[in-house]
Order: sequence, then structure tokens, then C-alpha cells
Amino acid sequence: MGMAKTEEFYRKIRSGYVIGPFMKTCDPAFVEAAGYAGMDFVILDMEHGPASVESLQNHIRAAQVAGVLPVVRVGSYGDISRVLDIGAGGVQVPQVSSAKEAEAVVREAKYFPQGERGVCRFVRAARYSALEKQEYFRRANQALVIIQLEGQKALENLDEIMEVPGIDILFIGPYDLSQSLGVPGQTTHPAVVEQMQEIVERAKKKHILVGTFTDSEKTLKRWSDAGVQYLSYSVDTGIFYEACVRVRERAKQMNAC
Ligand code: 3PY
Ligand code: MG
Repeated sequence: MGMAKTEEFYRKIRSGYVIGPFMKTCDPAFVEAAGYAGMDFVILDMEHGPASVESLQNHIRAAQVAGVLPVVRVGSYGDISRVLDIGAGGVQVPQVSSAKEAEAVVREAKYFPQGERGVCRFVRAARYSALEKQEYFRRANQALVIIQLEGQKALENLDEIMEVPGIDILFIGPYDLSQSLGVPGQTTHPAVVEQMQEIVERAKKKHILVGTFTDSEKTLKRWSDAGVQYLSYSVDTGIFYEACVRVRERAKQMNAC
């Protein structure tokens, strides 16, 4: 993603919040539609989606056409530099539970001096070498680094994780967190909400940006009111499913079918 878009994203998140869906479909048209609908970011999902690095290139191109920031949730650390190479505006890494793991993420995602990302200036993000070298490295180091805290171990190690330089957003994964607390899927269970609230408060005290996943208007409001700035809302396929159900119900009410 061009630097301008990342800067706009930072401006917006620092002054309020940003919102965007996870994307699992392999058709870049959905990414474009999300952008034209005014979403701030999309999270292209390699952890729980079928996309490959090859197909993601077109999702990222679509995001750039429609002016929405393409973040990629990777499936493994080895994907981090590969998705940045194809132009991801940020990486989101699941199941980080210690400072050591958070440092490993930064090492993979950043060039010198913050990290040791493997260097190639002929990649898509460097416009296949058309970008001046130093300008490419400067832009590349602005990509967002987001880590997911989604287990009890992450909570135990929260203080040390929050000290790791180079992390832009702490993202709470309520589904995996609920599983680690013994109530899988119960993302509004009091034990889950209490742990999430604690992370939000401790991060905010340190002026660290926080994100989470919501899949209902109620949870969206709950966490937006709590001051979560990076609000991921549902998943393209789920949003489409809900829209279909709504249309079907409306049609029934109208006696149209
Ligand atoms: C989780 O809730 O565990 C996530 O990773 C975000 O959906
Ligand atoms: Mg998760």
C-alpha cells in the first residue's frame, strides 16, 4: 500500500477508530466493494482462509484501487516478509504470547535498524525496483505490525509484551481467548469480557493502540465504547450470509415469495 494510505490510517486511528472486515473469499471484487463502502482496512486471512500469497497479490491490488488498507493475517512467521513483499500495508500475526515471540515478529517484519527482514528490492512493494532504494526501505518500515493476544499466557506476559518496540497494535482474539479460558466460542462470557477489558485498560494506560474482533452490532458498540481503536467487524462471507438472510426475511414479510 502506498505510504499516503498508511499515514491516513494512522491519522484516523489516533483521532478515533478504524473499522474493517476479515476477508476469506478469493475474489478481489469483495475487497474493492469493502473499500468503496468506506471500510478503513481489510484483513486478508491466511490463518483461516484459502488464499495463497499468489492470489493475495490481486486482493492487494484491489485494495489499492478502492483506497482501503490491506492487512494480511499470516498463518506462520515465514509468511510475514512474503506478504509485505507483495505490498501488504500491514501484517497481523496470531497467537503471540511472549515478548520473545513479539520480538521475532518485529525482526521478520522490519528492515534495519528495527529488524532483519530479508532484503529484496525487486518485489512488488518496491515497484519491482522502480522505487528508489532508500525510499523503498523507508516506506517498507512503516507497514503496520499487529500481534494477536489470544491466550492466558499472553495475559500473564502482557507487561513484557507491551515493552517490545515496533509493535503498532495489540489485537485481542476473543474466540481463541474464550477457548483458552475454557468457554470456547462464548465471546461475551463474563470471564472473557473481563480479560479483554483488562488488556484494553492496561494497553491504553501505556498509549498502545488496541484492536479486537466483533461479530455483532452489540459487541461492536461494547468495544468501541471501551475505546478500542482497531475494530475488525465480522467476515466477508458472514456479512454476505447475514445480508442474504435479511433479504429473505424482508421478502417473506412482504409476502413476495
Ligand atoms: C479470535 O477471535 O480468536 C481471532 O483470531 C479473531 O477472530
Ligand atoms: Mg484467533
